[in-house]
Amino acid sequence: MRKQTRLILALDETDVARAMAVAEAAADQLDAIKVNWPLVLAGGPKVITYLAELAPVVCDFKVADIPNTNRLIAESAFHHGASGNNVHAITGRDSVQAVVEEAKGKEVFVVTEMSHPGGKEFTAPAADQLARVAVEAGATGVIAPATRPERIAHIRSLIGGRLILSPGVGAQGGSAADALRNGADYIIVGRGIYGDRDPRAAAIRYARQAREAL
Ligand code: NUP
Repeated sequence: MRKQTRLILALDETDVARAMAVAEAAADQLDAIKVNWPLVLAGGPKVITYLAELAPVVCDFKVADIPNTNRLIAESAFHHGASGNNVHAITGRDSVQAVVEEAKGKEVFVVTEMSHPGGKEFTAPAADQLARVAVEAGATGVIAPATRPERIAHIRSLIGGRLILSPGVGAQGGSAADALRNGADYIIVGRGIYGDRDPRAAAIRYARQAREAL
């Protein structure tokens, strides 16, 4: 993944033509594009291949299964052009390890505390353990919540120099500056960009906020 604008687009737009138009318009403002089930179910895995020509693609399928199933999902995502995969660690370190091994040097990010209100219920109490699994399994980094920047700082203290990708900026109420100043390497923005009437202008705005925060 590039480290220039610190901005990752969460492309959950399910109108596939519009999704592609948003990605093309915003691409030069992005360090990566994150895809999730909504777009991949709408457009098929070929959207990964197409988007990978514009920017590195992280598949946010949050795989959470036995090691063999995790490995098969990751293999397919990488085969279609993904440069990274997001995984849950709640299934145990062998499940994360399977994706790290399949990645063969590509990127793997482990979900820690989630950004939505329900993230406090189960993921917050387990966040330290989830972060430790990320480190011990050799993941590239973790996902941590821009909605609770103090938790980003805490998770940073557990994972050393590994990367932190932080969703929750914009529509969920988090601020780009707070996330980055508390230790995030990248902010992830979805509706704040693709939901804007002018997605390119919105991407420029978020990239500027990131630049000014650093
Ligand atoms: O804790 C998380 N919170 C979160 O919002 C982990 C995630 N992977 N995400 C994803 O980030 C979520 O699935 C969506 O794709 C994106 C945030 O989108 P938005 O709230 O900016 O529209």
